[in-house]
Amino acid sequence: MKFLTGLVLAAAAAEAHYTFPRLVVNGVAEEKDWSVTRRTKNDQSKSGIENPSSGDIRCYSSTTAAGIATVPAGSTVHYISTQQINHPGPTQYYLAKVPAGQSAKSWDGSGAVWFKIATAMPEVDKNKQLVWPAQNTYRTMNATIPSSTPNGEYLLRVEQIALHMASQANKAQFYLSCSQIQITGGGNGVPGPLVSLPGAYRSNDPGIQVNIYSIAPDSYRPPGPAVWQG
Ligand SMILES: *[C@@H]1O[C@H](CO)[C@@H](O)[C@H](O)[C@H]1NC(C)=O
Ligand SMILES: [Cu+2]
Repeated sequence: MKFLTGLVLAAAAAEAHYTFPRLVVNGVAEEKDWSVTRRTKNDQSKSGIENPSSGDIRCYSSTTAAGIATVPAGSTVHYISTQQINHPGPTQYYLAKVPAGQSAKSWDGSGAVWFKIATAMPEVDKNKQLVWPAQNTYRTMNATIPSSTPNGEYLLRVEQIALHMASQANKAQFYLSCSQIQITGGGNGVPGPLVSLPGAYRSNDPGIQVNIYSIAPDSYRPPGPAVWQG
């Protein structure tokens, strides 16, 4: 019995999953977990989302947070991860502007409102495996809030797409968080293209159903719209 328990624990550790409960802006983390970042429903289980058409793909059916983080345009942002991000795959960041008359503390992010501000391509490591920025660390990769982003309240969404089993349909795993932010010192940019979540992804997109053990790094195509350059 003891032996079996040990085996099960070892398997759980090897397959450790993660959440991103804390936003970091220019090196300063939100004061505690889930204070401006919306608590995701996998807070305990840490499990990923396998169906990119599910409603969870937007903000993981999170509950709204009490605060709003002030984020100057041009800031560098990342998230602290509860476990090592040990699964290979890209990290992407999106923003959605809160409509007039609504608040980041309650808005649900529905509609064609999301634009991408960062994505990542893989490199090849010494074992000839594809590896992405910040993989095997306890944080997501950096992204920059474009300096021409208009001022106002937004939802900021991070996702890391685990592709280790993604050669099968609906076996990519999405790990993600949404944070309530207010962008200050911004500009007059016109962000786009704007997409809906769910809506922007299909199970068989080449960046979602892909055998990463048989492709060249520069042939990987991250899913979703082009990055808005600001
Ligand atoms: C992320 O950005 C911060 C602030 O600009 C910088 O100090 C840090 O070196 C960056 N980290 C990585 C892994 O790029
Ligand atoms: Cu996993």
